[in-house]
Amino acid sequence: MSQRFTHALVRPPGRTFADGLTTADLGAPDLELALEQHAAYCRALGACGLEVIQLPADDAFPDSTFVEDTALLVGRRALLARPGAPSRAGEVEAIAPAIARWCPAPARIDAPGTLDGGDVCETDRLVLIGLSERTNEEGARQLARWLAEESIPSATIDVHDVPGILHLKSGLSWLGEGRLAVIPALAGHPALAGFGLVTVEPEESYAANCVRINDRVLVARGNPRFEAALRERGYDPLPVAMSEFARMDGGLTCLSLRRPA
Ligand code: CIR
Repeated sequence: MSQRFTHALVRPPGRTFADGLTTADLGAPDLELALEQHAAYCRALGACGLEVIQLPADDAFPDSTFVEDTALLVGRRALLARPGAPSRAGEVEAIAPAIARWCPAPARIDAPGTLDGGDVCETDRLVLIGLSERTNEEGARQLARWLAEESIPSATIDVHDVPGILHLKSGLSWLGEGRLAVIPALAGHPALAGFGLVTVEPEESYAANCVRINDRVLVARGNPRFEAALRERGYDPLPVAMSEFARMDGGLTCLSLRRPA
């Protein structure tokens, strides 16, 4: 499990983007600005050294720009997820051909399991799996079994009662060098014992969703204290504007599926 990646799959938001699921009280997204922010996100991935593969926008699925939720790429293996929101179920078949270029026979989460990729956080020692409104116990069990086939340990973190987060990775992200960025509400969880924690300030909680890619860390623009905390620890943060995706409960990790080196 590394933080080195070679490729990223992305899908720009479609014309139906504003019809997607959201709990945020931030108003409707502006599609033109969302497309600009998506293009800037892709440039940032390129600046991290990734080859960016753009899939066509898919108006049939308003949330389809959040590709991370549909699949997992771990080493040379792939797992097709089974999103917990019924409106997102069809996104998995839509991403499958793109995954097949790297892994022709991916595993799958089967019913009654549900799993969103946003609930899966790889680290250097284990995979953290969120139990959420989207990922159920059965989905987490199937994922843990799949990881165990490669001797990769995992632990679950129940986020149902953690206010303000949709997925585990809305509240925690892997930074590399043994560290996680984390919101205060998750910092005391026993599964995080032994990690270095960079706790985000409550008013910068959105920053907990960040992405370590090769030598950089993508961070949501507008979180200066978190950026400073990263710099102090020797990281090289790359801020990316995310306002229009935040309106739809999305963060930096969900906009791409990253292929490990
Ligand atoms: C949803 O509710 O499914 C989308 N509007 C947002 C998904 C964000 N995905 C992620 O954090 N991995």
